[in-house]
Amino acid sequence: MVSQNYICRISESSLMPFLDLGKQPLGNGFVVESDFTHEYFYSMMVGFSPESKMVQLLNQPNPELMFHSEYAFYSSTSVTMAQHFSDFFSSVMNSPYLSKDDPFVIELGCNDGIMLKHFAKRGIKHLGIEPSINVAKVANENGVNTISEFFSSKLAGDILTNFGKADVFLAANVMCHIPHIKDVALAVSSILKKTGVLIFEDPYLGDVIEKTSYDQIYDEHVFLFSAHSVKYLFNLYGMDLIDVQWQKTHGGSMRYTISHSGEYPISDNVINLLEKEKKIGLDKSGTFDSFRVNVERSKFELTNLLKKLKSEGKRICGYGATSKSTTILNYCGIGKETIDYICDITPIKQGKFSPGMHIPILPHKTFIENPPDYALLFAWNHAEEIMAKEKNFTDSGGKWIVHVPEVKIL
Ligand code: DWN
Repeated sequence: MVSQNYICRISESSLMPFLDLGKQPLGNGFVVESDFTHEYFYSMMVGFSPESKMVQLLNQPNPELMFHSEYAFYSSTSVTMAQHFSDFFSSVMNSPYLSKDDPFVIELGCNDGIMLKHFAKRGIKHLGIEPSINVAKVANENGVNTISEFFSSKLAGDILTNFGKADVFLAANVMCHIPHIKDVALAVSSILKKTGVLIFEDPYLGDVIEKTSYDQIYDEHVFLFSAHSVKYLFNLYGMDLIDVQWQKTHGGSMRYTISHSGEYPISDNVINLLEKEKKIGLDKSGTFDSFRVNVERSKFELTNLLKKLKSEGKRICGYGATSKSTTILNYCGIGKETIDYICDITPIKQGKFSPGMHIPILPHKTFIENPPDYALLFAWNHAEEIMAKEKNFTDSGGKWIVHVPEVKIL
């Protein structure tokens, strides 16, 4: 690992690099053949700050390269996630945070409107902020009032002028994408009413470490949060972490509730999670060295298993052209000599090639009409939903390969 001095984006103190995942393309940078010669790559390394406890990428591509008019991920591709966001909506409606008179809800990174559409349907004043123009367009078509911009303290000023202060500021799988998160924290503190709250959720560092789900690390995920790092960040802006709730989405996520300091009591959930994080070492650099060893082992086991199956003449495909699969394929050096194709239900990904390794992305019907012997489940976080859908494949002898929490054939 290079000995350059990297600086924590939160505390501005030195970072300790602990993992080098090599040259990586954009996680959602699906390409056509004419792009092969000039594809974007960057060096994907991860570090830990002993000061802020934040795990973060050392380098991140420019946000405009990742979020644009052809962003490939649409949240509504999973029925389980649709249900999750309907439940999230209900929990906000039943919370003490929405004022009785004319409540105002903002969602940062509302994608295709999967959650905010429920507020819109009930006539609740709302605003979606979504920098990727194509998904923002779908949100607007879903009746969600959405602007397509990157959020900042400057934009917060314009929103304040035009809409006023918010009761609830939501973000799901978004905060961990934002390199200028300090400006966002400042902006959120300025836009929330005195009794207002920020509620956001993201893949949880504790689950990533426990399950060796290192594929949660890719260009878009500049941070992997814990209660320790989130508390540190928002304390800088006069805000408190008042509640945490674990979610089973994305292989284990954490929902954080933040308010202006002193407005609400700090729940036992927060105190208990901070204790637990100390016990499992999320505040210590040694933990991340052990994680690196586990990542290297996972790579070794996956590539060996695939090699063995190929030597037996088995046909293997990928299931779900996830952002996560970009990390796995490029770090493990798995290409089309091993995986015939990756099937995915997202039209914008189909007919293109996987970032970096250039495996064809084909529609789901290919999986039905031309099933492989083994399917490597890149969308392992949707295993329940996918297994139920693909019962015929399993019943007719098709096998699944997963790499989280360990490499195995199901
Ligand atoms: O944070 C992020 C998360 C929330 O979503 C983003 N940075 C980008 C994206 O990450 P991902 O691509 O790893 O997310 P998913 O939800 O694991 O992607 C699932 C993929 O699999 C989608 O392309 C849709 C596809 N899929 C499918 O082909 N058949 C999904 C299901 C459920 C299916 O049945």
